[in-house]
Amino acid sequence: MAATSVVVLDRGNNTTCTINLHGATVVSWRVNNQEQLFVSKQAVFDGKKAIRGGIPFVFPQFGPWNYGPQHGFARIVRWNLEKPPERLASGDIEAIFSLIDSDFTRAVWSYPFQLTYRLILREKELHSNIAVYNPSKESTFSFNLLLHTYFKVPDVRRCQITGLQGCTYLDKTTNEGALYQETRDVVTIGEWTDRIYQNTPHEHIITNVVSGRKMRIQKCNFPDTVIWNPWVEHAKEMNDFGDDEYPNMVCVESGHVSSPVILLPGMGFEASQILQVM
Ligand code: TA6
Repeated sequence: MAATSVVVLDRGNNTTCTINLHGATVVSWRVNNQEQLFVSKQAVFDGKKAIRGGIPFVFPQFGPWNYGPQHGFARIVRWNLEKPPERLASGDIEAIFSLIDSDFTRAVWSYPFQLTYRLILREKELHSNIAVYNPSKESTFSFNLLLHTYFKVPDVRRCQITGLQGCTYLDKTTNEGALYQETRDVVTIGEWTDRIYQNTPHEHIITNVVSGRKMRIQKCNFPDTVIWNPWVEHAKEMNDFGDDEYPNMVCVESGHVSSPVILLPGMGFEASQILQVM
């Protein structure tokens, strides 16, 4: 019988977090039985393709890559459950996932690496703590890292995203890849949106998420924030995404993508994100 691919953190009060070992993808985060994350009804769970929704783990590459699949390999390989879910003294639930290099990863990216991904489920918060370690004694490697979070929303056209005013962003909807400056105090989504905001503040608030609540995102060592909604045309282009699903999601992604992290032999890098339902 195949080993289980799904790990559930259950804090009680219908507050749970479900992780698929394929990509260590968080596929559900329920707070008092309210799902906070979007997963497409057409998502594929074949253990090969990235899961369309939840929180895909993007490493070592964000975006197109000459060596392998877009957004790197971490989200399409099976991770290990390093430490099964455990209730901490605080009442929170913690689990740890890990990934190290393999024949598959070395075939596209020749470096040894160790990834540790610690998830802590609090009453109304989901903490993600990531450590990247370079075990080599002689080689340095560089990488991108990003949590590709799909938030579930009743209607993306009613959402406002704070914390981006004045930031420089790369607009991927214009193929010249020019840089612009955000002038709005809150960003709204009313068309195809695909932007890499650079050197953003540590905190964003998304309004009008599930149950009309707000979602607070706090990030550490993730200097960039990617905002994405495929809108009508690009929704149709994805066969693992319903044509009518784009109003019900917005990606607000904490990442280190505008410049690579450079990791010397024996060195480590840590980044974290806290999602909080307000
Ligand atoms: O994070 C935004 C983005 O880079 C978009 O350009 C779009 O490609 C999205 O990721 C989804 O990428 P995927 O490879 O999961 O289809």
